[in-house]
Amino acid sequence: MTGPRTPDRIALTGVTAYGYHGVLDSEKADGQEFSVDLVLEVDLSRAAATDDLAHTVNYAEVAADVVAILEGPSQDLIETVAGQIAAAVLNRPLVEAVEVTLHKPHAPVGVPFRDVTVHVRRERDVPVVIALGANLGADPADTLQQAAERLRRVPGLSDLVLSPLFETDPVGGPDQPVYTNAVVLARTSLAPWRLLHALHAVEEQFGRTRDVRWGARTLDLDLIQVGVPGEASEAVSDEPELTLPHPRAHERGFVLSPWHAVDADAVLRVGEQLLPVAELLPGVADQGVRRRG
Ligand code: PH2
Ligand code: MG
Ligand code: MG
Repeated sequence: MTGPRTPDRIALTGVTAYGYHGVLDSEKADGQEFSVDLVLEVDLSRAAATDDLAHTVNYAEVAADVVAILEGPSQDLIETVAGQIAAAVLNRPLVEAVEVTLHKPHAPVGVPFRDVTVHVRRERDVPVVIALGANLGADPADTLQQAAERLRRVPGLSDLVLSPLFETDPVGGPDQPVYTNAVVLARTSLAPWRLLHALHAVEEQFGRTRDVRWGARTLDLDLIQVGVPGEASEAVSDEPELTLPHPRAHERGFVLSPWHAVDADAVLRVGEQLLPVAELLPGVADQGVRRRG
């Protein structure tokens, strides 16, 4: 549902730099050579189709990240350095998982040896906010509950929490029935594009067709926010098909009210500002948003 079983990968091997990591004073004083092999799990299908560097991970930038950490502040353990490299690589927007092998071939081992390595694998794990809406079909509230169950089964989505349901007056579009809206909070290992495709697949399972913009729909799943606003994990994108954070979330009561109901401390980026959702609520108080039951 969310892509190939064997993920696409980019491998980069033998990135080498001089560093000062080690427990011994002599290692911190004299330094030695370190080298790194990386395997990045990245969905490469879009870049392969578009031939656009913006749709993949620039391995030259990744290599520069690695060298900066190898040459950076001295750590006692290569485990620490490998973990720092994994974290830096995972913060690149499209990387879903990374394997880091860190070599220290001149380590003071005391006997003849060829190489010593540590190997770590880390997966992306970032919070995500998804808005749900429905205003067609026999029972939109039931649709939202079932959609949340489907989302629970999407590989790469975990720790799902469904907000209370709200009945909301339609915003924009043609004359149409009232909506039922909710928000799902979750964590994800998926890059935003793959998450968006997974959401579209669930919409289609509920018979969603995409015709009238802002018109009535059996199920609408919108990506509102990915990552922690203001932190390295935050996804910010102005691509028309995937704008993050969602460009209208801050002015929509049908998003903000359920979100606040499930997370009173929620924060949303609005342009350059990071604003508590609680502070945005008064601005949408007149939009006809009623908590159900
Ligand atoms: N979704 C729209 C347009 N207008 N109005 C409400 N109340 N709830 C929605 O989910 C909604 C809307 C486009 O997705
Ligand atoms: Mg929508
Ligand atoms: Mg939508």
